Amino acid sequence: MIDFAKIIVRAGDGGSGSGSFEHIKGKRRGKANGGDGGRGGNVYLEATNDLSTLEPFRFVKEYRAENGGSGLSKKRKGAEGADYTVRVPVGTQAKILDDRSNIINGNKTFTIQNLEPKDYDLAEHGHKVLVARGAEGGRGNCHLRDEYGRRPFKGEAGGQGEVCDLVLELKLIAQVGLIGLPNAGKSTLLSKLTSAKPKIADYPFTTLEPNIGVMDRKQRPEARDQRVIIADIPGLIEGASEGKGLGDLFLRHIERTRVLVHLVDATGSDAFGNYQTIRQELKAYSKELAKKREIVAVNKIDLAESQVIGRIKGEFSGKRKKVYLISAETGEGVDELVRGILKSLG
Ligand SMILES: Nc1nc2c(ncn2[C@@H]2O[C@H](COP(=O)(O)OP(=O)(O)OP(=O)(O)O)[C@@H](O)[C@H]2O)c(=O)[nH]1
Ligand SMILES: [Mg+2]
Repeated sequence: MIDFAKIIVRAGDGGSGSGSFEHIKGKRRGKANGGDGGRGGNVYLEATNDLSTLEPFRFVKEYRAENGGSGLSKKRKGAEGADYTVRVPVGTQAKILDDRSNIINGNKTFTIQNLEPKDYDLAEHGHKVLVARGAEGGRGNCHLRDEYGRRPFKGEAGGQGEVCDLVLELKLIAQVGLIGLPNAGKSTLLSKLTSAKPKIADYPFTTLEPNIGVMDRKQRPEARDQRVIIADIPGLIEGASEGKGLGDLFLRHIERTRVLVHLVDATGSDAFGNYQTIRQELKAYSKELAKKREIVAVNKIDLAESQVIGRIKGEFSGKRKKVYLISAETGEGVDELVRGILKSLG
C-alpha cells in the first residue's frame, strides 16, 4: 500500500496585458485600450472519502491550474484561469518542501510564505486548502504609462504562478497493527483474517510496504457487524528504531491503532528473546506505542515440537504474559485469537 507520494503543483500564470489602441477613422492611433490579463488559477488539495490510497499519485505527478487569458482590446480583461483541485484521501497530510518554497525564476523570487501553515492535515471529508496561488495578470496598456507619461505599445507580462513540491503522506488508520520480526508470519495472518492478498514468502522483508485488510463478517463470522481494519507492516529488527531494516519507516502507521498483535515465531531459536528485542525497539521509537495494548501470538505451532511450545509459553507466563498459540498457515488457534482481538477492541 502506497503511503507516500511526491507531487508538483503549479498554479496558473497571469495572462499578459494587452497593448491595443482604439481604431479611429482618419487618425493614426486612438487611445490605448488594452485590457489586463486574467488571473491564473489556484491549486487546492481537497480531502475525499472516495479515495483510500495515494496510489493514483504514483502515475500522475504534476497538477496544474489554468493560466489566465491575455487581456483584450476595448479594456476587456483576459479570462481567469480555472482552479485545479487535487483530491486526496481523508487522513492525508501534506507538506510543502522547504527547498522549493522559494522558486527563483529569472530575477523574480516567488515565495509561498503567505500560505501558512505549511503542513496541512486533511482529516475530514471536504477539507480544502490552497497550496499554490495563481498569479495576477499583467496590466493592459490602458493602465500603463512609460517614463514620458505615454501609453506604451505593449501590455505588461503576467506574473508566474506558484510552483511547489508537495509530499503527501497517508497514515493508515487501522485499529489493529501486526508486528514482529521478519518472517514471523504477519502477512500470512493478515491473509487469514481478511480478504487482503499480501505477498507471503519464506524470506525476511517480503513485505516492503504496509498492507491493510478489513476483517468483517465475511471472513470471520465472529466479527458480526464489526469491521476491523488491520495493518501488516514490514518486519522489525534490532535497531529498527534507529532506522535499521524497514520497519521504523512504517511504525508511524500503527501509532493510531488501538491494539498491537505481536507475532512470535515458535520455530525461532529464542522466541522470548526475540519478543523482548521488538519490545525494546518499540519503546525506543515511541513511549506511546510501547504503552499500547498488546496481544502476543506464538505462530507456526504446526512446525514446532510441543515441548518447545510449552517452554515458550512458560517463559511468557513467567512474565505474566498470556499468549495465544496459533498457526496462521493451518488456522489452528486463530478463532480464539480473533475473539481476543475483538474483546480488546471492546
Ligand atoms: N508452517 C507454517 N508456516 C508459516 C506460518 N505462518 C507463516 N508461515 C510461513 O512463513 C513464511 C513467512 O511468512 P510471511 O507471512 O511472509 O511472514 P512476514 O512476517 O509477513 O514476513 P516479512 O514480511 O518478511 O516481515 C512464509 O513462507 C509462510 O508461508 C505457520 O503458521 N505455519
Ligand atoms: Mg510480510
